[in-house]
Amino acid sequence: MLETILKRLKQDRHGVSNVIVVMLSLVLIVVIVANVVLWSYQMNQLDWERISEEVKITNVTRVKGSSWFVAQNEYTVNIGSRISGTYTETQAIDGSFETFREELTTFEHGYAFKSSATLVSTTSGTPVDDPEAVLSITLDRDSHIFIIYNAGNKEGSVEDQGGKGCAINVDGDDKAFSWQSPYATDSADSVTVVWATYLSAGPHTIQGRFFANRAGYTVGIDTRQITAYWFPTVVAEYVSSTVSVTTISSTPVDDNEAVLNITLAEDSVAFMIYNAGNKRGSAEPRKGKGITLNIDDSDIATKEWQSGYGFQDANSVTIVYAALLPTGSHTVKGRFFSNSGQTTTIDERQLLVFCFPTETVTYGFKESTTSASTASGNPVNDTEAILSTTLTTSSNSLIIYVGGNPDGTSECREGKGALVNVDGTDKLNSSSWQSQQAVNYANSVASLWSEQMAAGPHTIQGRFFSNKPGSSAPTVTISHRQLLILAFPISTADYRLDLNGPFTVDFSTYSLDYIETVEIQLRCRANDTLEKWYLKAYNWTALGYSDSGFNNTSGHTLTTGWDMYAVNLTEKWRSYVSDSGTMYVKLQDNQADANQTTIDIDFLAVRVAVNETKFTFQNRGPSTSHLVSLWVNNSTDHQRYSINIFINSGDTISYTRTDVSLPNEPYTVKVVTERGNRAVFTSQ
Ligand SMILES: [Ca+2]
Ligand SMILES: [Ca+2]
Ligand SMILES: [Ca+2]
Repeated sequence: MLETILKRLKQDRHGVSNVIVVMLSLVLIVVIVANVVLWSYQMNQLDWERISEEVKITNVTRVKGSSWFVAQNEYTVNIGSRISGTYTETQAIDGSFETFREELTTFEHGYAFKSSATLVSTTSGTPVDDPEAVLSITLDRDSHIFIIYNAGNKEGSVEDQGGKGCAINVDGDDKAFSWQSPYATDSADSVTVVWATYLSAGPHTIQGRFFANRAGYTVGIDTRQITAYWFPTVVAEYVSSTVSVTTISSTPVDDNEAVLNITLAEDSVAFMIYNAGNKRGSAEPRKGKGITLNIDDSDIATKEWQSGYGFQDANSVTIVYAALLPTGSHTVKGRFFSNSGQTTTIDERQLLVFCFPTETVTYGFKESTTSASTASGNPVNDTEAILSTTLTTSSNSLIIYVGGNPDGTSECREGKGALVNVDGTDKLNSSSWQSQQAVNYANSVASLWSEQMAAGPHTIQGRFFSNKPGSSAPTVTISHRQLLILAFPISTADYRLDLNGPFTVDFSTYSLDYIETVEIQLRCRANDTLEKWYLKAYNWTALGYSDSGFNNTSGHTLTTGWDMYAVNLTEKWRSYVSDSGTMYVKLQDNQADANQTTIDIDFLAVRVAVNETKFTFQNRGPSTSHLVSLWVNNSTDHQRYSINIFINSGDTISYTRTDVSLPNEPYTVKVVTERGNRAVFTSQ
């Protein structure tokens, strides 16, 4: 029985424990399976993300520059003209273009000159025509003009002791006067008169006129020169005044009526004449007067002097000068003085200053205070009055020679004559003569010449002679003299083009350290291939256009097909771009030439040149990728760079680095993601 009970109990226990075991096992299995499933799920997610990540490097390139910055305004054409098109057509390389053409830049000037040795005389006390001194001119444009009339009689010719006056007449009006008197009746007596004004375009008649200082007494002209030079574009200042001034000073004092202020925008050759005198009857000592010029408060080195027939007789004197005057403001004054300390008078004077940009004129000037004397009646060299000049092109040339002696130097009563010699030939029609009150009194002579001179070397000489050779005291002296030549090129073939425009360079997105330079690129063609063309830029430091420091300063010969011409500004670019990014680019021709060139500009632009590397990354995976490092490797070089870039699923991004330079090919670029994936790009 007990056995049976125990058996049952045993059987029952077995049954219960089996149930418990099964149940516990089930719980365990559930727990384990759940954990395994969860773990497995978690592991699969990371794996899946890592495994499914797909980053590609689709491209690696070296980037040379920014986008192009093109003209936003019409170009300024400084020389030349715009023919067709607008600046917008220079913004893209597309075959649509803007056209410009060279223009003629010959320095505009005109001149007329007449000389004659035909004797004329008058007894008129008012001006009459010197029929040998008529210039009929036509001005193409309104112009500044100066006129010089120099007329005289030689020793022994007809001349009243009261002397003569001369006038310049323009279009029927007597404009300027000057007067002179000789040593004695029929002694040498020449008068210089000048005038400057602004004349309108069209025909004009210019005449030299003369008259007797004592009406009814005969005065004569053996030889005269009259010239006019006109210029539409020069800076010119001039004054003619009939306000009388006097002085007893023996040293120069200002003629307050002869003061000119000149402002020059560029360095210029300044040509000056001061002509001042008194008419018969005004206070004038027998020993006469002297004059000089004063420039910016300094008297020039030389003076000129004159004495007339006697006390209160007509007496005028002329002085000329030429010099380089720099850009800026200048003051030129006529100054005068008495040769004896007695009152001397100026009743009328003309002072003119004509300024020529230095490239527009060839000039020579000589002044000297070394004395030269001669007793010869034939012209001898004033050895201090010689100029050698070389003209690059044939030129209209004005030559003036003035030589004189002060009171107290050897000078025969009959005085001296002077003329101009050009290349060994005495220009007899340039002759002029002057005599003075008494032996060794002051006496100056002015000689004028003008002609077309050929290209090449030339020698200009001032020569002088005694009016009374063979007399007991024939010697004459030149103590001070001025000799000048102004030569204005004659050319019909000076075609030039010069244009510029502003460009705004946006360099703000670049670290200045990594900007290598700025480039200018031009796509252009020309209708001839005869000259070079230059790109320049405004240098903000030097305050002018320049190509100094450019990689190429030798220009480019355009062809008749489309040419690409580029320059870069090397590391000097910073001088050519303002802080705000403004840059002025200039295109200009090489030189004045005979062929009028037309150019078409398809494209003109600037850009910032950098040396940076551009990577293109693509995320083809289903989730965002984080790129953390970049490798650039070749056979000799391995460079790692930290990066921190997130790319959304499906995105492609460009990433540029100025500090990453690509090694020689072949190279490999590798990028590593935070998940440990990598992408590789192989060059070639
Ligand atoms: Ca040219
Ligand atoms: Ca040309
Ligand atoms: Ca274009």
